[in-house]
Amino acid sequence: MSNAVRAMWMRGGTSKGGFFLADDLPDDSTERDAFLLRAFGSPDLRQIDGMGGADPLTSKVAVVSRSSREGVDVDYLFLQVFVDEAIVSDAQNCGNMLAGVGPFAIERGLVKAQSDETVVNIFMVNTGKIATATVSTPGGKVTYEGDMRIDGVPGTAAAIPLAFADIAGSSCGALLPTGNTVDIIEGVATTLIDNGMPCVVLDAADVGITGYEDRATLDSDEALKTRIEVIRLKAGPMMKLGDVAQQSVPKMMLVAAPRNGGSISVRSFIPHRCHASIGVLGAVSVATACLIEGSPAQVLAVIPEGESKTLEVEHPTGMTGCVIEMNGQGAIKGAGMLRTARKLFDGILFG
Ligand code: NQM
Repeated sequence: MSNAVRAMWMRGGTSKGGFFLADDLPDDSTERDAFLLRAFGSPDLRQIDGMGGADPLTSKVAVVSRSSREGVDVDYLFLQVFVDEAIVSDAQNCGNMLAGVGPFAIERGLVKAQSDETVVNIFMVNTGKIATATVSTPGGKVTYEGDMRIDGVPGTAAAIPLAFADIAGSSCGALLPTGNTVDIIEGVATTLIDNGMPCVVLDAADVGITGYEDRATLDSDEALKTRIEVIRLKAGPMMKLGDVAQQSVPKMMLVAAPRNGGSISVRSFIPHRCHASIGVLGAVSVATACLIEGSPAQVLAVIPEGESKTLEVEHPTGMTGCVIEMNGQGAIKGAGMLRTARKLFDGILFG
């Protein structure tokens, strides 16, 4: 079994983790996962014997390879390495780690950099959908430096615009997998939605919180976590995800009216800890729920005019702007978001 593997550590958006060429990891997924668990130090709440940051947001993996698909540059497989359980899951995608895939593909020579900007077309293996990332490459080299600020990350970096077309139903087969805009689960009105990430959207007040609490307060609220987990376990099969007890989807999105000039306020559980900010595709899915008549999110949201709408999603550490493109009939055509990334380390990882 391979014990020493080439890896690059990167921050992608508000997440952080290991980026690997598929060829550098064991082919066999059981061997690969065993290596990743050892390398990240899981299962252990502190991940003290590995590279994981003791948080689901810093215990992530991107596996990248040259694509054989037409019009696509690279394939990106996302893996969540659980912190406190011996689980490596490919059941979800990650739009934050996606921000690092374009730069990584260029750095590793899978994509040739153009002058000024390089467009990288990425097949997202977890969901079978395509994203386009635009990477800043002045003089044909990736630069991470720039003046884009994203909430949840200190300082500034080069902007990496991400664009998504046709991501509805990426994991559940349909934007609204139950065919309903609202389903009542355990007496709570929910919208079960997948516009890139399976999410259960509900009014925070319906589970007894304001929706403006900070992450630490929510993470220590055991009664709340138990209550939303009961809802999540019922929502999973309804969303065609099967038994989700050991899965990191669906995410739980507890919404409240915006109070900082945005469109909606969200506290997301991913699914057992509160997110420090919000996931990319999670934000896209909640923003989409804001546009669905009768959804608990729509009732609370402030929606901008126009076919191309930027919905600012308020979260525990600021706001995330999410662009939703609609056609004249009110159907969703695509979505986009600005992210940044930074190369932190390149070397050999020992498992
Ligand atoms: O929703 C965390 C993150 C994510 C996922 C999670 C993400 C997305 O912030 O696209 O980025 O929901 O587990 O990295």
